[in-house]
Amino acid sequence: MAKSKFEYVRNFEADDTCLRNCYIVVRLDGRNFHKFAEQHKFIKPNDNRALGLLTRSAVSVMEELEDIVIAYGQSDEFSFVFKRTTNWFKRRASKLMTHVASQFSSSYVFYWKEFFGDQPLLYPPGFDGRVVLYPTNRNLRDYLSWRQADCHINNLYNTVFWTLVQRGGLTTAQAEERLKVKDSNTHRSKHDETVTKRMKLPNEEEKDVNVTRSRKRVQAYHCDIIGEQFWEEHPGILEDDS
Ligand code: DGT
Ligand code: MG
Ligand code: MG
Ligand code: MG
Ligand code: MG
Repeated sequence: MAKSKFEYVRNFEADDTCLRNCYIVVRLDGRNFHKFAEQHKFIKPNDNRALGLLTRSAVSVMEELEDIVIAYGQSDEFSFVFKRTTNWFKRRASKLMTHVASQFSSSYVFYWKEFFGDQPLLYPPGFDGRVVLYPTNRNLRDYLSWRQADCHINNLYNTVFWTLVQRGGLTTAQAEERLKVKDSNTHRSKHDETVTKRMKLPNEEEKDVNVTRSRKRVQAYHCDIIGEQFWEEHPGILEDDS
């Protein structure tokens, strides 16, 4: 194949291959959702329609893209974890991140009406993305725990804050003042969401046509992922560290 004299410009592309053996996490976050939530009349503190749409969009990402073993979402964000041995797009960070972000964004718009009904979508929402690599199972679990703890803390704060305003008759400024320095992370949140795609089990190879379908099945869970139980019940998500 003849090469044109322009071909050399390819060499200006940066190499962004993700380090081998690491879990690749892509986290998306809604752009300026403070305003977006306000303008679309999201219920305070937690809007189930918004959470449902966020989850539906994450399911679409997991169904359409390869090698995502678990995703965790809350508020206006979602983290997608690619299995550590993935070779999808040769582990190029920009490819993985942009595919996740665009599939998620288009799904968010595509499924909007299913969740928001008569509330029109007033302008096109956007999501930023970042890629983080985690080399060990412990690091990955701590990452997911960090996001869920963040959810618990914010949720507790928001719930108390809006209760003071909506039921306690305080102004938002008064409620903010009242809640200064107090915080806690002991409460379980309703405002979190986990989507899991189970990896194939060792003996699944033997099974019939259903195998493909069951591997593809994406399930949503609302549950704690900080403790041991979830991970004991889903041993296929993490690969061995060795
Ligand atoms: P950013 O991410 O820097 O572009 O700016 P924001 O405004 O998206 O900030 P972020 O991501 O830290 O905060 C998420 C915002 O989304 C936060 O202001 C509250 C809003 N939000 C998320 N879920 C809900 C919900 O269920 N109900 C309501 N009312 N607001 C929500
Ligand atoms: Mg932000
Ligand atoms: Mg945001
Ligand atoms: Mg956010
Ligand atoms: Mg192309």
